[in-house]
Amino acid sequence: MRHHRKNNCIVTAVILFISDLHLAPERPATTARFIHFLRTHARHAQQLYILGDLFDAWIGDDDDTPLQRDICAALRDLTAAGVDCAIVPGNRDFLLGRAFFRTSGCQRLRDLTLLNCGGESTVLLHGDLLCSDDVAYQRFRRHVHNPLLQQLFLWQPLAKRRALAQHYRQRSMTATAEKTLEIMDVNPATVATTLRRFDATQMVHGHTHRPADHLDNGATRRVLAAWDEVNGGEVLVLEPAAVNKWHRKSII
Ligand code: LP5
Ligand code: MN
Repeated sequence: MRHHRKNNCIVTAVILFISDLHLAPERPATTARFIHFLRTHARHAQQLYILGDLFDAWIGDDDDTPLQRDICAALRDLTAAGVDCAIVPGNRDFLLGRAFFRTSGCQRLRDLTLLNCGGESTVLLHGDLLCSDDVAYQRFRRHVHNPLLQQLFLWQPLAKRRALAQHYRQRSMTATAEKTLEIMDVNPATVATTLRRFDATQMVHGHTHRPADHLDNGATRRVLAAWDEVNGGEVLVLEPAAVNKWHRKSII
């Protein structure tokens, strides 16, 4: 898959964006919906971008559960059929590793990627980096993104890793219950700085679970929806040749 730093190539292909599926064994309907989506809707696209938190928690590629195997196989079928699939790590699945990407045929993107979307310079990211008012989270993020700490974590037996991840989740749930919605939303200045850094006019991200298209100072920020076990999910479609270039489609 090619990512362009300059507006030198107009992408005309259909591109799909999804994020925040939070796949987990206790949410089988979402897994089934996603696998069906990969076998049907996604097959007609040229590129699929998964902007983080595909999995509710990823503690290592060696955690060989039926869910991981099924998802990996479904992604492999999609990429083998010729659809490019790229994944941005989220705050739950940043440990997705080489074995996962090799097996699934997906490409791992950096935390921030510039993509030419039908002529518009677009920054793709999970979205957690934009929540700069959430100082406690940003500190936690720096901590768990330390490569040495990640390696130490991955060297632990699976049972220990599972317990540690559970501990992090518990601490996170207590912490988020005490935070305001404003603190957990994006910081407008951070959004502006990020766009300026890439000389972009648009961004697509997830993480906040607050789907909307924001227009600020001539720049568009498209926020993806989280997938819900009962109500289903949503895909953001870019179809450069269509009248309605950008649209959202429900996955039920
Ligand atoms: O995802 P969500 O919406 O629940 O909350 C996020 C932020 N929380 C997180 C933590 C994740 O949920 C934990 C996932 C673990 C799975 C991966 C495996 C771990 C690998 C470790 C490799 C070294 O991302 C939350 C934000 C919220 O989004 C909104 O943006 O607010 O942030 C927090 O809640 C962080 C807390 O504020 C501070 C951190 C508390 C935990 C500290 C534990 C340190 C002690 C370690 C002891 C072993
Ligand atoms: Mn997230």
